[in-house]
Amino acid sequence: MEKFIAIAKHFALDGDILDIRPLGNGLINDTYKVTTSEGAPDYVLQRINHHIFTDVDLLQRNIEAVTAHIRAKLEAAGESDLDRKVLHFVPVKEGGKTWYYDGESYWRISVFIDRAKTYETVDPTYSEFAGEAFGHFEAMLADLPEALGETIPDFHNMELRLRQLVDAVREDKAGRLHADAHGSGELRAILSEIDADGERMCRAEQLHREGKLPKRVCHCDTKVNNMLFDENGDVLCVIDLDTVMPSYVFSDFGDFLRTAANPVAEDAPEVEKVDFRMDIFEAFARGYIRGTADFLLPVERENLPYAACLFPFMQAVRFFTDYLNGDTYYKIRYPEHNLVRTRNQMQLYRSAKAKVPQMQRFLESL
Ligand code: GN1
Ligand code: MG
Repeated sequence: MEKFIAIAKHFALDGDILDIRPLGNGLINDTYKVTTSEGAPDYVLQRINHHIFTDVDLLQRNIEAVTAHIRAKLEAAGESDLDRKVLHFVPVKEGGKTWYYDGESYWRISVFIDRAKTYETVDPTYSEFAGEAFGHFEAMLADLPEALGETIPDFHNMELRLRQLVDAVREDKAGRLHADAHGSGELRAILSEIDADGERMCRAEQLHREGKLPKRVCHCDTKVNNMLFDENGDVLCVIDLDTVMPSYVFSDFGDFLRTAANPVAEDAPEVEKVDFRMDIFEAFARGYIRGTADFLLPVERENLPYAACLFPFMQAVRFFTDYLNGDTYYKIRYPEHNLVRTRNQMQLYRSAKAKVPQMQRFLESL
């Protein structure tokens, strides 16, 4: 704790620090809550994973541009409660940047949003609010004057994710494929299932190359637990802005449903409980179509069912790649964790794929 206090003291915080302890369950950064004395806000301290976000200055400049733009829009719209509707990053005392390097790690601090709740699952009502909120988030950023950099280049590029899997298979760094050849053959079976649908899942890149599909500023990590709700169940704001960058709208639509339409967590081992819930899809789509009415193109709208399949598929490929590489990217709690996640996401993909005609009919009915 002394170490964390010393780091926090480099930032221009109000109040005295009383306590610092771990917060949340992100898979990439380390997050802590900073409790301060009465009358001052609490804060969130994060160690930025700079192996993944290699350009921390670019990362924070993106986030500052996005939060300032949203804040100005909310202010112009006469919004009250601004401090709970958009994140606010605190500058360091010297130099004014919103990050601090201690010679080993990069750190940042934002104001803790009070009386807010996150959920790991949502019902259809909340799903519709979330759809509208993420659509609205994209709409607010549609006229962002400065161009954002890609904090992780080609982050949601399915072609790249498949190439990374091919490399992982070739290298078999952890020897897991080798062991599988003498074992159950499960890993081979997963690979051939991915191979069978891989090309079809790269439709976004194909459409983009043909000049039919634009990139827009998207959130790119719209997991259900990255949205804050207030005590009445109304959406406050979206958090975890590290991956806000130019992408296809499929990113935000697909990643939310990947987590929200699945009745169990992405790492639940009970594969038989995995399902793609149509009631959640319908509610989210209704909200999202409303929130994006001003800009969504027909090609984007028509491909929303594809997006709903793409994200479980891409996440399965990413978890599986990490499993073959020996678990170097995602935090794991036990050796087979990434394989369990892969099984879960593949099952979700199968379920979503079977429901594409239903999804299309629903969208046409709107
Ligand atoms: C990571 O850090 P977290 O848990 O918000 C990942 C997402 C994945 C997600 C899977 C930068 O997000 O892309 O969908 O894990 N973020 C990065 O749970 O890779
Ligand atoms: Mg997160």
